Parts: sequence; C-alpha cells; structure tokens
Amino acid sequence: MMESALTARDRVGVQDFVLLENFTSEAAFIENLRKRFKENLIYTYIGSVLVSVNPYKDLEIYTKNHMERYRGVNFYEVSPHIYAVADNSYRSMRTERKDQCILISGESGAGKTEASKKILQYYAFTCPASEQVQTIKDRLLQSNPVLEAFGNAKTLRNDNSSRFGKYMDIQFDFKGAPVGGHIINYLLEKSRVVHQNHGERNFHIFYQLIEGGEEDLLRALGLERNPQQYQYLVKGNCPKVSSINDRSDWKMVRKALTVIGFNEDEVEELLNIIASVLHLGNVQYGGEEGNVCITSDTQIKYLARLMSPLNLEQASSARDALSKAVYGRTFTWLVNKINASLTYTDDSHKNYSVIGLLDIYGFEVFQHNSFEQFCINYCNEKLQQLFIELTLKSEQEEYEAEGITWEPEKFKGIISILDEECLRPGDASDLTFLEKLEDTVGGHAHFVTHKLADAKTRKVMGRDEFRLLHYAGEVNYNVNGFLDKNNDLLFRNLKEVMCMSENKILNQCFDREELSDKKRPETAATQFKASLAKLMEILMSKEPSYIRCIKPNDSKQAGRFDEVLIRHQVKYLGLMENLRVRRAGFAYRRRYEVFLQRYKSLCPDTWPNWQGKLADGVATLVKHLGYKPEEYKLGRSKIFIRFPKTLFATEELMICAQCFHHRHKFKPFLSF
Ligand code: AD9
Ligand code: MG
Repeated sequence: MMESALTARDRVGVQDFVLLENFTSEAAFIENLRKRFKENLIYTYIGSVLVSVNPYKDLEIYTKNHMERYRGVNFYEVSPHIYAVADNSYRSMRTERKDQCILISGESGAGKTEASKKILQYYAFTCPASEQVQTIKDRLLQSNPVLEAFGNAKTLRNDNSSRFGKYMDIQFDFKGAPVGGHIINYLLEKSRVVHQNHGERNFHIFYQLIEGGEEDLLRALGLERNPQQYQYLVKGNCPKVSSINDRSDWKMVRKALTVIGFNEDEVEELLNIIASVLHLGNVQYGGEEGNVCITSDTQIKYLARLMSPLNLEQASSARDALSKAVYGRTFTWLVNKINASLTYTDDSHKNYSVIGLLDIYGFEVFQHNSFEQFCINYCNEKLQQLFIELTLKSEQEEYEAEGITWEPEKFKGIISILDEECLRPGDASDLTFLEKLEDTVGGHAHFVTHKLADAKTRKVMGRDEFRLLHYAGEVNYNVNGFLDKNNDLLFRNLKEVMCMSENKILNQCFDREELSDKKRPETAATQFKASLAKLMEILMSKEPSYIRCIKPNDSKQAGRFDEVLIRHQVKYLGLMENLRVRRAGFAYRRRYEVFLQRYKSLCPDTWPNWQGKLADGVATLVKHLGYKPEEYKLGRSKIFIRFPKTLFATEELMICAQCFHHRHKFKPFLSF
C-alpha cells in the first residue's frame, strides 16, 4: 500500500528546514532532525547549507550508484546529500569559472573528516580522467590515510580525531578534470608525541608500525611488538581501541605511501624517524647531575654528552622538546612531499580552477584543557565568525567598498599578552601570564578567573585556570605549560645534532641556516594566528558552501539521539538564525535611508524626520535602541549588523510599535 504524502512527511520530516511550518520553533527543528535521524536520513538542508548528523554506523548511501545519481542534477530535485553539495560546487566552478570552497564545521567527532573524504571520493569518481589525471586522483585519495596516520589520534571525544587543521585545494583543468592538489596544514598538536591524557593515544602511526610492521622491519628498527614498552605510548594507558585495527591500517598506509611516490629508501628513512622518537622517549636519566643512561644506540649517543649538564627535569624536557620538534617537522615534510606529488607538471594546466576543502580540528572541551585546546577552539571561533559573516551578510566586495572588517578582539588580546610574557626576561611564568590576563582582559564579559569569579564558579575553577566563554560553550584553560608551548624552543646544540644527521628527511627538516639566524622565531600562537588570518583570506576569495556537522551523542553510539546535546549544537551553530534569514530573506546590511525610514519611529530624535546627515541619523537611532558597539558597524552608505538577533529584536520592536500606533491612531475613529 502506498504511503500518503502526509504520513511520509510525518515519518521522515522535511528535507529542507525552510519548509517547516513552524520555522521559528527550535523544538520543531529538533523534532525534524530526530525523525530523519531515526530513518537514517542524516542530511537535511537549510536552503543551500547542509546539516549532517553523524550516524556512527556505515550507511549504504555512498555507493557508486549514489554518486551517479547526484551527478549534474538539480540541487533540490534529489534528497539532501553531501554529494549534492559537492556536485553543486563543482558545477558553479565550471559554469561561473569561480573558485569554490567547502567549509565543514562542527565539534570534535561530528563527522567533518568523514565528510571531507566523501567529497574527495565523489570528485575522484565522477570527474573525467585521463591516465595522468588518474594518478593524481589516486594520490589525492591516498593522501588521507597517510596524513591521518601521522596527524590523527584517539582522544576521549573521537577515536580518529584530527590533531591538525587541513585545508586542501583540488585543482581542476578546463575540462573539469582534477589535475593537481595542494594541502596546507595548521598547527599539529605536537605535545601528544610525548604525553597523552588518560584514555587517549599517541598518533596512530606509532601503533600501526608496532602492531603491523613486518618482523624484519621491527628488528631493523630495534622495536619490540609491544606498545607498552614505550614511555611515549603508555601515558594514556590505552594501547588498543576497539574501533581501530592498527594492523590492517598499517598495510593501507604502507600502500598509500607507495602510491604517493615514496621509494623504499624514503619509507625507511621516515620509519627510522618514527622509531627514533620511540627510542628517545625511553631515554632515562638518573640523579641530579643527569647521568644519561642510553637504552638505544642510534643518534642518541650525542644526547648523552649534550644533556649531562642539565638536571633531571631539564634533561627530560629537552629530550621531549627534541621528540616534538623531530615529529612536528617530519609531519610538515610529509605534507610537502605529498604536495610535490600532487603538482601537475604539464604547463597547459596552469590555468586551473579550484575547490578548497576545509577540515579542521573541531571545538573540544576536556577535563583538563591546555594551550592546544586554546588554539583549536580559537580556530573554531574564527571559522564560526566567518560563517556568520558570509551566510548572514554575503558578498565580501560590499564590505570592502564600505570599509568594514570585523576582528575577534578577545583572542588577540590573550595571545599578545602570552607573547609578551614569553619574551619578557626575568620572572615571567605561567602564573604571571594569568595575572597579566586578569589585569588586561579581566573586565571582558567572556573571561573569568578564580579570582574574578563569583562564589559558584570559583568552586569549579582552579587558581591556575582562566575560563573563556566560547560561542560553543565555556572552557577552563589551565595555564600550566602555556609559556613553554608557545615558546616552542629547542636547544641550539640539539638542533646542531639534527643538522648533522645522515637521515635525508631530518636533514631537510633541520636547516643549517636556522643555526645562524639570530632572530628569535615567532611564537607558536603568533604563527598560528597569522596562518589562520591567511586562511580566512583564502576562504574569503572563494565562493563558499557549508556543511554543518552535528554530533548526536557523546558515547560514539549508533542510533542514539541525545536531545540536550543536539539542541546545544543547533544553538551555537546558529542554525535557527540561519533558517530565519533564509525564510525572511533578511540581509544584515541596510542602506541608511532604508534603515532610517523603517525604524525612525522607534526614536523621538529621528521621528518624524531626521534633518541631518543620514549616517548621523542612523547612529542616533541605534544608540537609542541600545545597540552595543560590537553589534554593528556604520559603513559609507550602509549599516552592517553583526548578529541576526539584533535585527530581529529591532524588527520585533517595530511590529509592536506598529500595533501600538495602529491602536492609538484609530481609537478616535473607532469611538466616533
Ligand atoms: V575531530 O574534530 O577531527 O576530533 P571530526 O573530524 O568531526 O572530529 P570524524 O569525521 O572523524 O569527526 O568522525 C568521527 C567518527 O564518526 C568516524 O570515525 C566515524 O566512525 C563516524 N562517522 C562520521 N561521519 C560518518 C558517516 N557519514 N557515516 C558513518 C561516520 N560514520
Ligand atoms: Mg577530523
């Protein structure tokens, strides 16, 4: 029996939230998500924005048939799918010759990395290919397992958590064939190499090598087939993860390295480095004088001599700094190597168009949050801002013409104080950094410390913490280690040793020129800030599409729809505002005369007519309405409103006022 349209809709909800009858109701929004999730319909649109809920199980919706089905069809004619978004971007790129980007956001474990892989697979399958292009396609696809092996790890939030940010350009020629690619990586969480929180692991590659590496290989590297033997792998007490098969992953990574163009020597050199890091972690020191006892006879013999003047703590931290530097630089080298393999050499392809894919580490909160979470969450905050700017206000040219930009002041302040403390000679420490923060940003509504907190908050905050109210929630950051991690320094003599290494990869990672460079390198946070600013520029120069990923529960479980958790994400992702903008067709900028004309009755000074300059009239009006300075900007000919809620509130005031006027105006008439 055929199901009627009404009951089908009852069962599976609407595929575009714009079609919801009660579109202002958050409850209706969530109910629609829930219905669809229950039916394994994880994708829903808000206009052209795709909302995706992580199913935590493999769905049969990514087959070649599905890819065929979405190729070249009209966006709204088929059910919502990530392939539709991919196809739409591809077509816009081809028909309008405009570079595209697909921004994937959501908190840790929401499904961003999976989404980016699906998009890449879609292009690899559907785009035309010659033999040469096929090589590039294979390399594009195979770059993922390699970068995930070296840059992802099991965290408490996600078994395959990205510990670096990734922006990948796919380059297409005039025929629409993917002819090349380029990856930019952002701040790898290097500290994981030497330390993991309880229940977390180091980067996958270490376990893959130990579990999957062939006997001969392990022997040559001097490794034992037992992760528990290695200090750098035991801290989290989590050698095995049920959702991960290190042995088969090893095979995949090994194959992928070959596809990317690694020869046997390069693989050997790469694995030598991985093994050295493990050995380095096992170097132990005894006694205050630091009598280094050597447990491995690789390059470490140098360390014995070089580290002996240090005390125990200094020696351990010098060792760890070296491990982090070696691993971090090798990771960057790997990205460069992949980029080289994705560079198409044929000159006729110079004129290409690109689709950029952004997959960063998602917003995350743990029991203990440090410098790394600060950077990750800062990055998410920037992206969220970009989303608001672009979806709720659209074209950038107009901004520039109006001479307007938005700046995230709160983080910038914190980073510059951190840098100041890092550069200040003398008694600078993590705690003086905290004190300085209190002095300078202490008044900010989104910043609290133990000292500044009310009694209730104080109970849940340590004296060495500061709390930030992010768009996605509150996070307490422990300042311990902030200065060291931001400084990210390595003893000069350790650098010298590395420059002497015969390992070709290390040789490229540690350049002699660095030794003669007298200038202090930029701090980690400042470099990160600058690289994010560049990223924003890249993204702004392209036509964006959005995928908003939602995590359905905190236990990585299929079928569980945790309403509280989901409501929180719907809120902070701004999905309700997004929907209202779509429905109402609001633009968050208004020409002065239009704005003044519409709202002038809300302020006695602008009513019934403003005599002066339009800009002054608008300024008077919004001041009267209580707009806060951060909520709006006045351009040359327009007012720009930052948050949808501001305009909604004014619009609501207007409607109330109209009702009021209406009643009063007609009263005499009625009494007549
Ligand atoms: V993080 O910020 O890097 O910590 P992501 O990238 O948002 O995070 P990821 O894509 O890694 O999350 O997804 C987490 C896990 O959810 C995956 O390992 C899969 O087991 C699961 N997942 C995510 N998306 C899908 C999907 N479309 N189908 C099936 C999925 N499983
Ligand atoms: Mg990820």
